Amino acid sequence: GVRDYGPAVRVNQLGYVAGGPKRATYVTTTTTAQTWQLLDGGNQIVATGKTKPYGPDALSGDNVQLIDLGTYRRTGTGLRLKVGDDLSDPFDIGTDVYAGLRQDALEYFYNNRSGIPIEAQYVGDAYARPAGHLGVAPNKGDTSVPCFPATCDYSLDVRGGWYDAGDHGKYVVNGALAAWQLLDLYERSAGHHDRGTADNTLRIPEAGNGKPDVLDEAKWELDFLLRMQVPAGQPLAGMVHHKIHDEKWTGLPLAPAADPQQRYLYPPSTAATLNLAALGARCARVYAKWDKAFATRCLQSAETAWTAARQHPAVYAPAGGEGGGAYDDTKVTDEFSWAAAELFAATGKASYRKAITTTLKAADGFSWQETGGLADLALARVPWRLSLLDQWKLRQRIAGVADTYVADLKSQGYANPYKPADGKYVWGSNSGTANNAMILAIAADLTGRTAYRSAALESLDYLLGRNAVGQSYVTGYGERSSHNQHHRFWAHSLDPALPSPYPGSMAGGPNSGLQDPVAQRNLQGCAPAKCYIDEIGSYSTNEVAVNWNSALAWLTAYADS
Ligand code: 9MR
Repeated sequence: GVRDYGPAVRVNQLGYVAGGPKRATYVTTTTTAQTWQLLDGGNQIVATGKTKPYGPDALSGDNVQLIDLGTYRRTGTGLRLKVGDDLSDPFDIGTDVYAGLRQDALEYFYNNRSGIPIEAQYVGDAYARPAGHLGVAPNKGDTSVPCFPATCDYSLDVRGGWYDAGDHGKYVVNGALAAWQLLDLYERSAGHHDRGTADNTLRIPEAGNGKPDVLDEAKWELDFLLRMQVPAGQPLAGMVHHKIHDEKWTGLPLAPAADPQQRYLYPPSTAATLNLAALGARCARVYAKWDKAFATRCLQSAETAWTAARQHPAVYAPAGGEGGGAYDDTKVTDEFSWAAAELFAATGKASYRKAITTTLKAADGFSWQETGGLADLALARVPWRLSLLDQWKLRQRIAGVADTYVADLKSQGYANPYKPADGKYVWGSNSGTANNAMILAIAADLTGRTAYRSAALESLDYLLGRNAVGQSYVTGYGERSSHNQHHRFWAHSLDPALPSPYPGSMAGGPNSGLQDPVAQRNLQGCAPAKCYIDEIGSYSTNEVAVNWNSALAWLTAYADS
């Protein structure tokens, strides 16, 4: 049927930061400038101006015009933009627009913890559930998980961590990236005296323990990742198992505690090992102030992992397989370089510095698979380890990438720092937007340039409704927000007794690949930016994932600060 993309005037449905950019996109067949009006909550006109014709937007196929509220800085709620008879969804302009989302985006992680009951006192009755995968029937995992048959002959206690996404697997490469992003969020907050470093900011069991909540949350994943390391005395000791998941994909809906399947440890990979090396090194630096013993343990595991990866530099996780994501990757020079940079940042050792071989590249950005750029983001946190010249070069590199993203964003009808060169959106494209925005924000911090800061903020407009489907991709934030994401417990659309996704959960977003049956049935012929459907079965466009919400958490913390 005909898809409903909502109002023709597309805005950030949550709102705009009073001191930030405020633009909207108008979908129209008109090609001449029109008059726009800004209406307040009482329908009074508070500002007016002219639209700017843009033309056809390549990735959406929409003919659009642009609206810029420019210098309008007054705060308000329930505002709307009007062009002719077209009225936008309501939005706010404020100074604390992102305060709530910032918190919810981080509480996503507690809600997806494995091995601990999710308690009503923190999340409310609807989201409470018993602990998953503690070896209590019908669960078979994760307290003693055997290796996949014929791959090794031991079992490990790999309880805890976060479930990857809508499934019950736990995968090292993207779990480590997600935890890394939370640790980087913490460091960014610490450098800006922002409340992201505070205790009692999240509704989690550790709140009130005197330590930053964001570090408590990241430690839940770190403890799990450390358990995935092959113990001394076993073949491939020091390497890290790539993943642990069910023998076959479980069906939907299914609460974690009700999963009856056998779970297995899948063989170690060089990529997973280097992810632990990188994250463990970052952990050592970040937790040194809060938990010395833990920081020391992190560094030991990281250095052990590094040594093991050097001994086994080409052990690749296979593509395909049953019951879980593959997270396959046969190029690990980037993982080596990222790990080396984090280990150099933590220890200052020249040998690690020499092993850094990659820099940030606009075309790559970063993702669970492409980690080369993270070497530069690691160095950006330890300027004192670099000469003034090297600091300057690093700033130039990151600023150069940011320039590309600003240009990409400005050249599109729906401002987005993610603009794939091949004109195709990938699985998890929204994380491409958020990760590129994080790079913009870091560039803004390093250079003080407003253009980078504005572009980072404007990226959130795309995620929150100023896009080709007129939809906020974040549950509970915006008039039309995604709420049927692919998830085995947040499966309200399949079982009314179950909740919808927790507020602040970001959908993967448009994916040109149409890699699931629901997308294939509904989205044939879609323009890249429209290959999205808010149905629970569309895992390739509408799943949630830890490494996507970590990007949202980083970015909204930045916007809030
Ligand atoms: O985020 C992953 C994406 O980059 C891959 O293209 C895709 C297919 O391999 O897998 C995505 O990760 C999924 C994982 O394989 C299984 N759990 C859910 C993840 C998010 O959809």
